[in-house]
Amino acid sequence: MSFISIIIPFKKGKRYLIDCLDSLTEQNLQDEEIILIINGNNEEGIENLIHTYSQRLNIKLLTFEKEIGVGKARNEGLKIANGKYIYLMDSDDYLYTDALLNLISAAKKTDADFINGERINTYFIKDRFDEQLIDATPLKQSKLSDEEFSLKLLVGRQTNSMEVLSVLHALIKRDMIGDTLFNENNRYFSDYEFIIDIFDNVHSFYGVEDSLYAKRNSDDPIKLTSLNQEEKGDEFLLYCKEYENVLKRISLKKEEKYLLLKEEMLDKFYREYYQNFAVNFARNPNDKWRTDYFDALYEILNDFNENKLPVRQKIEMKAFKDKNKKKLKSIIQIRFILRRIKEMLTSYELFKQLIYLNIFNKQKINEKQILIESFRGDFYSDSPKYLYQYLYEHYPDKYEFVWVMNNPNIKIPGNPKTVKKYSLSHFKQASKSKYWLTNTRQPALLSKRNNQILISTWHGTPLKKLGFDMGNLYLDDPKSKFHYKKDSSEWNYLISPNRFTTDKLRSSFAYEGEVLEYGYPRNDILYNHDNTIIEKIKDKLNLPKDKKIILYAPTWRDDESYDIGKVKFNLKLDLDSLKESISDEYIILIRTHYFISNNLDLTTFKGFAYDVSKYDDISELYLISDILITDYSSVFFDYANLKRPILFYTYDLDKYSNMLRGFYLDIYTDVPGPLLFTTQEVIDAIKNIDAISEQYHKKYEEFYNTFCYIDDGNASKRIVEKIWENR
Ligand code: C2G
Repeated sequence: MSFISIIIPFKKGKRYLIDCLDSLTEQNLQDEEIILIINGNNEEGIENLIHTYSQRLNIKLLTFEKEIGVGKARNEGLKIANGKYIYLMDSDDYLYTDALLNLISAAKKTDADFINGERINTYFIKDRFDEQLIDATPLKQSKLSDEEFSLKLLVGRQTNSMEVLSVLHALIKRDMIGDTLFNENNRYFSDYEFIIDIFDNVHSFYGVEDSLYAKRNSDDPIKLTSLNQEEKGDEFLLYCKEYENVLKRISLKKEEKYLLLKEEMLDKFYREYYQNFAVNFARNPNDKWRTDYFDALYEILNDFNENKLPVRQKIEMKAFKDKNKKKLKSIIQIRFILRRIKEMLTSYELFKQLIYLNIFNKQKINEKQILIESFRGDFYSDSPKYLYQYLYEHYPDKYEFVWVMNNPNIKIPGNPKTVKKYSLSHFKQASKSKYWLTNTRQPALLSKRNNQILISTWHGTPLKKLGFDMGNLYLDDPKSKFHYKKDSSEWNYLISPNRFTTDKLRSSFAYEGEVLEYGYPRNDILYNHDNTIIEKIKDKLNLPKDKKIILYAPTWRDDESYDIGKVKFNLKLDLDSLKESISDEYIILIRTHYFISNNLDLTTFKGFAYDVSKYDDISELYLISDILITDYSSVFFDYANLKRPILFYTYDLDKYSNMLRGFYLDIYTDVPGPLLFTTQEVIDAIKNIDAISEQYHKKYEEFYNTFCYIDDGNASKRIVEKIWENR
């Protein structure tokens, strides 16, 4: 007989299951049994995966070809579980260091009937959980008794409000459960019933402080919805009804454990009111929040003791309990206004945003004005630059141009107006301009007015997965997928260089609007240039004319970001060896991605290595270089227009493709150059560049025909004629 039986139903999400089983492996369990119930899953490779884990974990497999529901799946597990304690886990969740081990030690020490730890909601993959803990401080027992602490953990402070009374992350003595089963007809709240059904039997509780269970919200609410993210119809009513049922059942009981539980549940429900319900009550256009939902909530919170609240909250709750809806609405409004004022006093940008929304956005739109931004205001570059050039050369009097720049003193040909990013005049011009032309996602503080026209050129054919297509989330902002949708819903036109990009951007941004698959304006210069342009660029950069040029332009890595939008660069090419082997013939230009904020120190490589990261336009750098070295950046799709050799320095390929984003193409077979993993391999490739070009000739042609077939130097013309000519 095992000490514990771990029951895990698995329906979908192989990549989540891996995190779950990895975290169990790390607990160093003795021979504890894991009952894994395959619940109608048909993802590829599951059998192999389980086979691999079976070498380290004692897995008992129950397989159901067709989905049987979570309740039933757990029941099937319960029927064969033979441990002294039962432990229920979801296959998309994972355990933090020693979480289960600490529960087991507590069980051995106390022999309590019910031993639990804390559940914390997260959007993050396992490797990022540490960082999340900085914001979500785990609960401390403080002066609470074992029973009080355990019940506090049971109701949960840092989990989704619908996950009150979760059975997850608790060791429950088998004897307490007896023949009790989960209600197989209740899809969302079967945990509530189960806990209350066994509650009478449980006489000793023990809560463990340092035992954390990551309750994962799916980072892909569209394709991998977790149960708590499913649309449940009239969700709020359903939720209140279940809650009320439980409260009714426990209200009849007089034992201390029930009184404590009731108080915890009411507290949690009050928090739900304060954080979510109130805003809907005051502002949601759906009247149900002020009628049916209000009544349902009233039934529950009527029992809540508001005297323990701070004064302002107490007054608000009093109005709620008196059903004085008019008064309640104004108290809530005042609460939000005060909060907003506080935010604005601490952030000048939010203050400006308020003026933008309430004053500037009331002004008349200038039908001739085009607001332009490239790479978040850092550069005068990319497709916005080339569209702008075409427009001002062909229609100098018909349109007025405003460039958004972080450095507004920069000289731009044609002398357009420039505004500093997020200055008051930026907000003003943004609300006045008929057109917005941009190549990245929109600035977070702006929202397009209905009659403005937004043209997104985006900034590259994607190799790396984006937005909704992205696998494990490793970003700063767990809500990023919702932001993708918000952004794309504002686009009127999306510019695309090829069919592949059209398809990927449609799916990654869930975009259904108009796509102009007309080629990339930024690549026009790759077809329209002569030697004088090339000489001029070299002069501008002070480069020697007697050497060939290698451009090294890698992308950024999600796990090297240390703050929102700031990423540090680690140069993984050994410049000493490169210099020693190729500097007779070549110089190297190093171009970091625009997210990179640290400077390179190349002083010891003077005359050989040049930092061109601040140079505005990478298209001009393509023009002057003889070889491109990159990794997973979209730069090679553009560079291929020149039909010059490309090398891929992919020193961290495994990590990038598995743990970070993953790719849209098979990088091993689809790219037009060799994958290289060490500096020595890069050197050898450079020395044999002619042979490599020969070797990749056919693949290069295929690649060109798939991705560069539209670009011909006239993309800007086609786009301008379509959008602006006949206006
Ligand atoms: N870029 C650059 N220098 C680099 C890398 C990129 O100037 N060292 C510019 C290029 O114009 C490139 C664009 O930034 O096409 C986008 O860079 P990516 O490395 O592809 O990365 P990202 O910004 O994450 O863009 O769909 C496009 C990409 O998949 C996403």
